[in-house]
Amino acid sequence: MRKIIRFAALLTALALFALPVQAAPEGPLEGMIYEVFVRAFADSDGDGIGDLKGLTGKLDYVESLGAKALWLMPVFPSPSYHGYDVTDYRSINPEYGTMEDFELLLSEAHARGIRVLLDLPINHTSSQHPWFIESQKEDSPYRSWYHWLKAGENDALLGQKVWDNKPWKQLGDAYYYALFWDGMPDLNFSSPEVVREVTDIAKYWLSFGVDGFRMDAASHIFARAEQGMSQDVEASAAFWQGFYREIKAVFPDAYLLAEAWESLDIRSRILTGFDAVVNFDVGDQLIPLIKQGGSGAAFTQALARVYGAYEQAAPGRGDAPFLSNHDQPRVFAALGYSKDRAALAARVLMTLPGNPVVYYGEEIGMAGAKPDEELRTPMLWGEGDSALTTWHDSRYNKRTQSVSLQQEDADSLLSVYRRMAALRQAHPALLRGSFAPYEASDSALMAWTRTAEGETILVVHNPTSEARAFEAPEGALNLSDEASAAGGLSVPALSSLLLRLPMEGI
Ligand SMILES: [Ca+2]
Repeated sequence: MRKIIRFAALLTALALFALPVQAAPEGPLEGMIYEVFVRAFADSDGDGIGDLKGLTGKLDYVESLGAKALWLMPVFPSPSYHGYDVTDYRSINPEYGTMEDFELLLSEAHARGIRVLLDLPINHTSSQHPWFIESQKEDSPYRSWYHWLKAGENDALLGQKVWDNKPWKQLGDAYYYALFWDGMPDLNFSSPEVVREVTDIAKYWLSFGVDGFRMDAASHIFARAEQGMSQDVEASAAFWQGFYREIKAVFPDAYLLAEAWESLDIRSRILTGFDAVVNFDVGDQLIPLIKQGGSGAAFTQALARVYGAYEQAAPGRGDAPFLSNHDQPRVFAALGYSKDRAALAARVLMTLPGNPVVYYGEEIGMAGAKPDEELRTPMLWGEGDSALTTWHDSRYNKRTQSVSLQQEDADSLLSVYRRMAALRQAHPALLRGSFAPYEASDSALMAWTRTAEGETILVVHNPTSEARAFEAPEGALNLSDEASAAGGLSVPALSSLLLRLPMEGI
């Protein structure tokens, strides 16, 4: 009897171990991406540090936002709190949980139609990564995995500065290249072994059930370090094109998203190796426009230029607009703590082409300014919620309304985000439609159309603090409670109109 029980227990254990991760939704990713800092999001075991089980416990909330993907800031072992300096790319940070916890997160997310994207920072490793430690020996096979120069080999180069810093860091009688910080030495992508290893790491996680990656510092992969340059855009783009081909051949639905905090021409080149590049222009241009005023028509034209450049450089690829991310002052603070302004910014974001990225807490108006820790503070679930993390005490969120206070309030910022994400998902024109500027008689207004599958939606936003006249086309139907009366001749201050236009020829 005991033997049978033991055998049954063994079978159960084997079955659990072999339980496949529930499959992700099929086809290309279309919808909102929710960026989460796991350490700050939700705690499951009372140690105050956010973890994967805590996040899994909040997936109903993520689903209620209308998110179709999670972007997890790095979840790998790392000596830092933020995790962008990785010491092992094939396991989970023990503070965040285990591989089993990660498997459960994937399954539970997929069951809700939510994909999981991992932040994979491979431009550099931690200086404590075993590869780097090994590479410090001159005769090690890992020597070529990084950029090393010996003292006296090229003193002019060693003294050069990039961004007011010397990227060549001294260690003993040699120097290594670390663009961002001496704790993050850059990998050498001229080494075929490095290219192989990084590609294998991506395939390892995709095989595990992960749905794609956000790639950090994508334009810096090749730096022309020997010439003292921070990036070689053409060589970096060529690397990503090869990476993209190799990944898509096996995982055609994998979503590859690049960070390139760069000018439009550089971003357009990097896009050739990705599905989308996060669009820093949107927040950079929208925040001052809403806060200080300006031309909505100029904003619209600037967007059209971006989409035009992308379409020329990389036809068919997408965009990923956002308001602010983990490296920037939070948009609510940047907009002067105004709910009406933040709601307008959200409506603009949700009516643009591409997959909009929402940084956790943005939807409840969390605030924060540099240093970085203050941009990444605990998610405010509400008093007494055991998932609250305590990893960093926020200076800026003493009066921010929590999720529990906002979720029953139809006028809350959270409710605006939920309604706009749902509206976007319900209309192919908003979800995947083309973009064309629309000429409004008042150039203070932002106005554009989105068209797909026989539907055209005219989007009008008023970023100013007074009502503006707008002549709605005949037959236009008001789509949203967020908007003022349809057919109206005026758009109230900080308000939006979403109008479905009659089909041509009818
Ligand atoms: Ca924890």
